[in-house]
Amino acid sequence: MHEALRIAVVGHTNAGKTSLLRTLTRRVDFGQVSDRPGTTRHAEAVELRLDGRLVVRFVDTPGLEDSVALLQFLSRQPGDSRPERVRAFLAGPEARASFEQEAKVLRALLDQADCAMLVIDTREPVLPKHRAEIEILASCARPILPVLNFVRDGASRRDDWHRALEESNLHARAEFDVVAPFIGAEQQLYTDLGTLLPARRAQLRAITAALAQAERERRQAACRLIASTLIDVAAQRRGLPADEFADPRRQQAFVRDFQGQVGRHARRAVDELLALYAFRADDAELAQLPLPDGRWEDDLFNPELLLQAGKRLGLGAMIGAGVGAVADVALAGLSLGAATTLGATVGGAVSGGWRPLWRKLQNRIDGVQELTVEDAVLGLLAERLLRLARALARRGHAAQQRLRVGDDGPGAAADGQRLVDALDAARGHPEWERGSPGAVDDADRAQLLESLAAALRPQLEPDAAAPNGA
Ligand SMILES: Nc1nc2c(ncn2[C@@H]2O[C@H](COP(=O)(O)OP(=O)(O)OP(=O)(O)O)[C@@H](O)[C@H]2O)c(=O)[nH]1
Ligand SMILES: [Mg+2]
Repeated sequence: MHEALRIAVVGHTNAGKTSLLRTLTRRVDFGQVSDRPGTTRHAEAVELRLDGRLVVRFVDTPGLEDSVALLQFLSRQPGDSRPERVRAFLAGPEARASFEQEAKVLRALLDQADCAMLVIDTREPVLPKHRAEIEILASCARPILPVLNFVRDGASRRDDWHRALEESNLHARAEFDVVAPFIGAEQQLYTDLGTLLPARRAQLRAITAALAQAERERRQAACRLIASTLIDVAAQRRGLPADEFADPRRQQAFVRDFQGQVGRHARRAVDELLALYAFRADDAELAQLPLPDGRWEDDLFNPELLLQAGKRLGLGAMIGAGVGAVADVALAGLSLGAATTLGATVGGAVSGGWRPLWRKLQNRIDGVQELTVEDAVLGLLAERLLRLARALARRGHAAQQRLRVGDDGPGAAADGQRLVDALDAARGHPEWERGSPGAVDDADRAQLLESLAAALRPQLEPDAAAPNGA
């Protein structure tokens, strides 16, 4: 195996060099990214490790600024070849004075890189300064892969740039949106590099394969953690003596606690998904909140959203709506183990699949009111976590905007009823709720988790429907 590939990332100031590196290394905290020109002031290395092995060592560089003047200056340097003239410039006093920034870039390219990725803001018109930049970089005699950025922007002059690069003899080119890379674009980038570095082709293929593998593993881990959370919530069950439950204040507090616990399971899943895809804890906010400051997980019991989710997911009778209509709004989304408060109306609203369990509960627990979550809550939760995972898989690590994931649009957990049926097994196992008193992670839970995770897999495949706004 070759040594790690060394790639210098170069280009005009503000073209998105540091952003590209954040995305390629999945490091939201690498360097400084800002709209101001001249943000990166020094060459800085950042590593890409796959499976713990160092595979690429990137060098981020400052933006090139005064390229027209530098090109003239270089032409007056002594030396028989262009690289020699670059070396002569780097050894001279100007490399520490007026061309200090540029010198850092050229040094990185000559001394620390096997090749360069030239990041281009395609919204800019092709100007003499850009042509001068390309010429200067080409003087270092390193293969250059232009990476056309901002190609999805309405103002992109992509075609002009393709033409200009063609004229500069840069025939291999890549397009990459560092904020919202499409799945596979990263692999394509390394494949494109292979055309410039034939001796490294096997190495680049290994990187591509390792990236694809890492992507698959993340998807698998995402399905497992969503499945585990759904089991937690389906298993969640809390009881209160009937006489206390009859006290409206106690009842309200009990219900609020119960909902709060569901919210904590949901938040944990969000945090785990963010960590899995290497985003910051506050990177995701899930949209469609009725309250401006409300958190997404507080909202899982919103009767209107439950009603919509039930319809969308094709769940049987809409229990949430039935309960919401009869009892206190706070009870929407909750199933009451016994029906003293809600009476026969709930029985009427409860779907067939629910009736036996409900009765069993009634028989088993005497004088205790038990709460478990409603099917629609599970459906809504599954849907939102899947949307979030899909959106995170498509998000670049340079994105500055908070991620918003809505409840509408395509890409729902298609067969809600099947999911809910599969989770039925967990309803009889309150000990499967992680973090609850007496929690056990037994073989049956593990088995359910695996089969659920496998059922969720197709939803996260790269060609699964994209969620809105992600
Ligand atoms: N929408 C969008 N914004 C981008 C993209 N790439 C970079 N940006 C934004 O462009 C600005 C400049 O990005 P940087 O990564 O700091 O650019 P740079 O080339 O490292 O800039 P210097 O370090 O100043 O040379 C930031 O505000 C980024 O958020 C992109 O593909 N799409
Ligand atoms: Mg930068």
